[in-house]
Amino acid sequence: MPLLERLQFTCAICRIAAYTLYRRLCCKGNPIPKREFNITCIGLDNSGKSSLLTLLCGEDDISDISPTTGFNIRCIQVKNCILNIKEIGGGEKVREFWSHYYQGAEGVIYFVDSSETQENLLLSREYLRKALENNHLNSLPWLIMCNCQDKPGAKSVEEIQQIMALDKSCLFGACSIKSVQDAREACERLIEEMYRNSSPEETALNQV
Ligand SMILES: Nc1nc2c(ncn2[C@@H]2O[C@H](COP(=O)(O)OP(=O)(O)OP(=O)(O)O)[C@@H](O)[C@H]2O)c(=O)[nH]1
Ligand SMILES: [Mg+2]
Repeated sequence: MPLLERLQFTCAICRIAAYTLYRRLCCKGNPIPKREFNITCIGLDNSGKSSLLTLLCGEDDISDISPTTGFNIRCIQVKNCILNIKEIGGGEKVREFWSHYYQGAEGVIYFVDSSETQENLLLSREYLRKALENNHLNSLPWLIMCNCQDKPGAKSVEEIQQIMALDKSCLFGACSIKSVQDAREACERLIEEMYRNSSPEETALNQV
C-alpha cells in the first residue's frame, strides 16, 4: 500500500476509535424517560396550595393569585420525576366536590395553614380524616404539608401531628412561601413513598 493511502487508512481508524470512545464516555444512549406521578392536592382555603405550587413551578410572582374556584393542574419537576398535581380549591362550596377529583391519584398532598386557630385546625382535621377514608385515596402515600411556618404563632409539625391524630401513617413536612426548598424536600420523600407503593413491574421498569 502506498505511504499516503496507509496514512489515510491509519487516520480513519483513529477517527473511528476516538468517536467510539467519545460515545462510550459521553453518550449513554437514549435518556431514560422521566417517571410521572399523578397527585391530588387538597386543603382548606387559604392554606397556601396555589402559592406554594406556583413557587415550586419556578415562578416568582404570587401576588395576584386568587382563590381557586375549581381545580388547577400543575406540572412540577422534582428530582428526575414529573409531578402532575391536581390542586383543588379549598373554599366551602368546592370542598363538597373534592372526591370527584380523586380518581387516578398516586399520592396526596394535604395543606394545612399551621398558624390557624384551633377551631380551624379541627375543621381541617375533619376534612383530612374524611379524605383519608376515601377508597381512591386510603391506600396511597400522603404528605401533610404544614405550611405558613413563617407566620406568627405557627404550630410545629409535632403539634400539628398531635392535633390531627391520624390512624394512618402519613409523611409530614414543614414549609412556607419563604422556604420552598423545604417543600421540595418533602415532595422528594413523597416520591420515595410513591415508588415503594408502585407495582414491582413499574418499579423495575423505572430502574432500567
Ligand atoms: N405568610 C404566608 N402567607 C402565605 C403562605 N402561603 C400562602 N400565603 C398567603 O395566603 C393567601 C392564600 O393563599 P393561596 O395560595 O391562594 O391559598 P389556597 O390554599 O390556594 O386557597 P384556595 O384556592 O382558596 O383553596 C395568599 O395571600 C398567600 O400569599 C405562607 O407560607 N406564608
Ligand atoms: Mg388555590
